[in-house]
Amino acid sequence: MIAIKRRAAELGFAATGIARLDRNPHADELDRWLADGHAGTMTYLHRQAEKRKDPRLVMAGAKTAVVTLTNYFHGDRIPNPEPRVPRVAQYAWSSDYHDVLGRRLEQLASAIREIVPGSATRCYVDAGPVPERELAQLAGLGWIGKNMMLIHPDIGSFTFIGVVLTDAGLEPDLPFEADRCGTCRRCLDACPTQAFAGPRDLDARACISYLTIEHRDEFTATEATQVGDWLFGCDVCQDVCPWNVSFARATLDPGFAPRPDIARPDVAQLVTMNEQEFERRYDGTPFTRPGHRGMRRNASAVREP
Ligand code: B12
Ligand code: SF4
Ligand code: SF4
Repeated sequence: MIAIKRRAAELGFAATGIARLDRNPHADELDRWLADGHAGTMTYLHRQAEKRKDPRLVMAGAKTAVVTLTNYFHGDRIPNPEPRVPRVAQYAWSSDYHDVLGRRLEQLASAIREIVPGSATRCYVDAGPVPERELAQLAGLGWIGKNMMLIHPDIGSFTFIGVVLTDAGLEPDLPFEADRCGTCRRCLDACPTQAFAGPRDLDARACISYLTIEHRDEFTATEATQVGDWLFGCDVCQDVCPWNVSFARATLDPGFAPRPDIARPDVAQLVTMNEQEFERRYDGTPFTRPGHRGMRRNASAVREP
């Protein structure tokens, strides 16, 4: 399977591993997390649960997952050092990663189909019912930290996970069994909203990333205070992680070149911008997920804490 990994490296993936598909060994954790209400209004996670618990159900005949990591770190741990300057999480500083990675994964998938003639493939990045962090751990790419992030021992956690499912029976890598968090709990203590109910148990309802990206309603007064300086997403539980402090290196990947209009947008303009103007400026960027209404809500909360 060296040929597949070589092709993945040529396509710009920072690390690639192979996992055999089986029932998710942490299916009970997912059930408990959902039953505790920690998914908030992300009802799609309830609907997708059976597939996440057994990824063989995602694609008929699927046997293997080829799992990739892509580094998106931009080398700036505190992008806006001045107080009260709105911040955008680093994963969103460039054009939509779903598009860039989707294209690269399709190229990797076609290499798999050439290497294993007659095989079928299907690509996923973020948007499908695939337990991506679990598969990355099973493919030997790292461990799941107390902040729930997949941490690669040489790269850290500022990575996107992309997956190609295939019915080809590829030789799997060994899972990454070690838990290298040890006694550390910096992420849990640093979270500005204390959103962690415990290690590897994030109550999304209190997470700034959920509030600013996934939450559809207007903010309550408490939520508006909780988001603090974050206009879109949040990096705190990754910024403080010693594995990122030591190993995260800025990417030079042109596909993820930072765009100032997204990394540091004009918040006053966002509050007053009409929908047509929003679409003209931000089409094809991560801001389309909360959309015009959501970004205006976020911008208002950041401006008037
Ligand atoms: C829903 C979602 C969110 C929600 C909920 C987050 C959460 N912690 O679950 C919200 C909106 C809050 C969110 C935020 C973020 N997200 Co998000 N999100 C997802 C999504 C779509 C599903 C995740 C999910 O199923 N959550 C439910 C939990 C219960 O499942 P899980 O995370 O897979 O956790 C499993 C393991 O923890 C395991 N487990 C439990 N205990 C143990 C113990 C051991 C030893 C092991 C091995 C496993 C294990 O059991 C769980 C259930 O199977 C994935 C994409 C995908 N399709 O998987 C991206 C994804 C997880 N997000 C991602 C990113 C980048 C982020 C943010 C960093 C964005 C930002 N900067 O604002 C934050 C980080 C917040 C955080 N600390 O988790 C990346 C993570 C990449 C990585 N290196 O880990 C993903 C994989 C998208 C991608 N393709 O790159 N996200
Ligand atoms: S992303 Fe921010 S708010 Fe969410 S758990 Fe991490 S530190 Fe807390
Ligand atoms: S900050 Fe510490 S506990 Fe949290 S994920 Fe990193 S190593 Fe693990």
